[in-house]
Amino acid sequence: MPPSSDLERLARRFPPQFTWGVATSAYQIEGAATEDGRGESIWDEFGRRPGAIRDGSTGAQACDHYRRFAGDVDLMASLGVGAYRFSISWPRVQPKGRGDWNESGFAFYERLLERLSSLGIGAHVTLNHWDLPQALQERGGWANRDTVHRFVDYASEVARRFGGAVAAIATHNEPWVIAALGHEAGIFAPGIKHRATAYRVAHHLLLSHGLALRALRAQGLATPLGIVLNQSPIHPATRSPADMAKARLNDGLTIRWYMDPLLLGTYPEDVLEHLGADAPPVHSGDMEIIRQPLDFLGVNYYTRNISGSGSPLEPEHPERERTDMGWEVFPAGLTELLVRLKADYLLPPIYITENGAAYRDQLVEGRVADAARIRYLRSHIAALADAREAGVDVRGYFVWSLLDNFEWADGYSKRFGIVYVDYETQQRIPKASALWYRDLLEAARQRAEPAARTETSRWAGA
Ligand code: IFM
Repeated sequence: MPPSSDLERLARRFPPQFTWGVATSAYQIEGAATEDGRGESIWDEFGRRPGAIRDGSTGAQACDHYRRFAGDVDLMASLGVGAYRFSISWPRVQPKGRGDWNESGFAFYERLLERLSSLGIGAHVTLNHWDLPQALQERGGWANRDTVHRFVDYASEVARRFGGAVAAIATHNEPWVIAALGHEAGIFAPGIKHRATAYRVAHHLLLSHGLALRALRAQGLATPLGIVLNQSPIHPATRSPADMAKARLNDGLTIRWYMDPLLLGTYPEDVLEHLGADAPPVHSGDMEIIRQPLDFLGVNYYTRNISGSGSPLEPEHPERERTDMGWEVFPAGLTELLVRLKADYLLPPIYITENGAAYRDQLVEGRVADAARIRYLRSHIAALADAREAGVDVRGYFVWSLLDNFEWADGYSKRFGIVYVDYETQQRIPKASALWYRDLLEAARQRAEPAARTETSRWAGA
């Protein structure tokens, strides 16, 4: 099917070398939780706690990607995807988080990388997408400063083996989620509810990021290195001084607490003051280590955040379109966020490392007509083009997610994939959004290689 002029117009707003990808993470798709010597992760342990996961499920089987990776990579290729963002499971390659490496675990990623490379798909690797080895948690996890050094050892080993074969390495995915949801709200693994611990964890994540970047560069690695942050613009619910102050503080807690140390080498004063005795202990030299030059910054964008005295879900605004997560569909927030980051910081190149939406998809006669997801993706990609045209250096975009998968505390109840997964049979069924994305990528590719305009046979179903 030739791309529609709407897709051509959208594709034309991006340069030919722009990276178009899809994203996943290890615990959410791999399954094979006890196979080939994999160690236990904090999410295996958390999933056994009664009531921790909404549908009582775990990632033990997930999408069985550990066995089905070859077909999944072929599926990506059939969509014309140029890059795949995935994470390495630390407990799969180092079961105890220290000491022995698990060769079978590394062999899995080697096979995955070979398949990606054979199909010309760039590998964008994340080292920590939340699945810390449980053995390290038993020694205090990210709250223990020693875990910082264990992470640097792990990062160095991955870089030594695979560094030359991957397009980019990110240290952590969404440190705010690990700290705030895992250690303050306690709704994600490891399920701790203690604010001072949460901020100590956040500091150690940032420190381990900085030390890992230093170590990898000292190894002579030339691969682009960065970190991935989840960010939403924070809007006050009303113009009242109380709501405005709350919004500013939430901006500090979620955005500036991470951006300032990484790019300015300081923690924001207002947040330190707010935390008081719960602020983390910072050793001399820590801030300098954290502020390593970044080759890229990954931004995960889903929605905006409204701060005020009312409920964060704003029941008083039922007219606002929301996804199945209850998150408002607010594409303009992506432009606003990126333009603001550029105004406030000297930014490295940006990749949108996650953007997408969960909807209550229905498989009807072998098809999933997810028109709402297509609208979501289209409007956010257009908002991204607006940010680029306003001068923000964004180099790539990854849809979250390739596959429906284990959505953490929501289990399998939320479907984020552009490909539907029938968890009974593990059959993959590309949704209408996957075919739309394929057509967009085809339009982008034809823009890059006008001579190949008629060669549509490469693309599945074209
Ligand atoms: O599924 C998660 C992902 O692991 C991290 N970012 C947000 C996604 C949707 O909640």
